[in-house]
Amino acid sequence: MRIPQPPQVSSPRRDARVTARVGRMLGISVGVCFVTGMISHLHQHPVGWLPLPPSPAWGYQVTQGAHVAFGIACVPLVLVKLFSVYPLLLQWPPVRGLKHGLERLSVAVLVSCMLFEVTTGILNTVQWYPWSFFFPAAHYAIAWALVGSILLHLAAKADVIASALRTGLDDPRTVPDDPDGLTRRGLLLATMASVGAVTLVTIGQTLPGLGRLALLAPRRPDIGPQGLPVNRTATAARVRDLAAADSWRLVVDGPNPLQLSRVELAAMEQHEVSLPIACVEGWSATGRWGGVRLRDVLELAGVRSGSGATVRSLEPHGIYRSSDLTSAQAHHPDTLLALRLNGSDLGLDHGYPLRLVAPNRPGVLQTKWLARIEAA
Ligand SMILES: Nc1nc2c(c(=O)[nH]1)N[C@H]1C(S)=C(S)[C@@H](COP(=O)(O)O)O[C@H]1N2
Ligand SMILES: [Mo]
Repeated sequence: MRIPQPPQVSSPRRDARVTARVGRMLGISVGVCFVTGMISHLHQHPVGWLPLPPSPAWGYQVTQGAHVAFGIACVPLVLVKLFSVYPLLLQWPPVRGLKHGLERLSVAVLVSCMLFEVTTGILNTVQWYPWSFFFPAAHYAIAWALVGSILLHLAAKADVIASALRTGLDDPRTVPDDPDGLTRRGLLLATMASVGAVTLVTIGQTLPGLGRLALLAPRRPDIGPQGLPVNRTATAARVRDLAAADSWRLVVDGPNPLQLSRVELAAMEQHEVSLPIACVEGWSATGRWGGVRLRDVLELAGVRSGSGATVRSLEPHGIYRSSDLTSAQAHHPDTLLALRLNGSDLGLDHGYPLRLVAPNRPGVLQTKWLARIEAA
């Protein structure tokens, strides 16, 4: 039997100094993704001891915009990092003793988790789910495994990393650069240029000023009915008839239960706020919303002021047909039950007859086509 030979490691570009420098950029990107991902998780699965405040209003737009932007930046970084080390990954024999075996195992976990997170994350931004698991739960669980394996890897390689980062890229005491090809510095610059390029053609999905450059972004914030993208249409959510029915009333549970028509809601004190819809998929777009304050409706129903609320949609199925608000969110003056968007009546796809819009909140929780409000 032919024994596999380790591939050539001899390219001067496949060098620990390159690996460590790309690894540092990748580590920072994964760190930003992890922290912003945990914030997103906390918004969607709140815990009592760490309530997320309703301000600043643009909070989620920034953290989730950064989450997706840094996730996209990981693509060129992972490719270059794998390029710089892949001969080591194919080393033979794969395991030389317990310590070496454990170290290799942690790298295998790291690489597979990294590829899983980047792939599922990017497919989520284009709403393509070629798998049967629930994306948010899987993406969240693997994030912990990824961070754990990165910490192990950093501990195992601390010496190598420190000395690689200390040594200059063209230190004369080391392997000289390839005289005919890309230098190590050139490779690093090309890597950073790729990161810049993928960022530039996608970041416009959340930075409207760069919208025209957002060639690879699935959404442009300024394109859609009433100047705002639609995530799920009324037809897709199967609420068209229910939402358009004249018999529609908002039901409010409380000590003084209410049923309010659109005319009655429009007769209450109206407020206007500029707030973004900031989708977990990384796009965000700001609209001017007009309507009544949720807290005014709760007060009318006799709900006590310390109470939170649950809003429920007309939508018969679908995991985003209801959402919860903490007391601080429900009573924030900018938390509206919106009847209007950008100067006209709310369109059917944006949540007619009534939708929730609240500050610092993921798009998935800005429930459309409201039917009912319960104090919680
Ligand atoms: N009832 C209901 N509300 C919903 C959704 C939904 O599927 N059903 N999708 C949410 C998601 S994921 C987003 S990003 C926003 C998008 O709002 P828009 O379509 O008005 O831009 O609506 C949210 N409200
Ligand atoms: Mo969303």
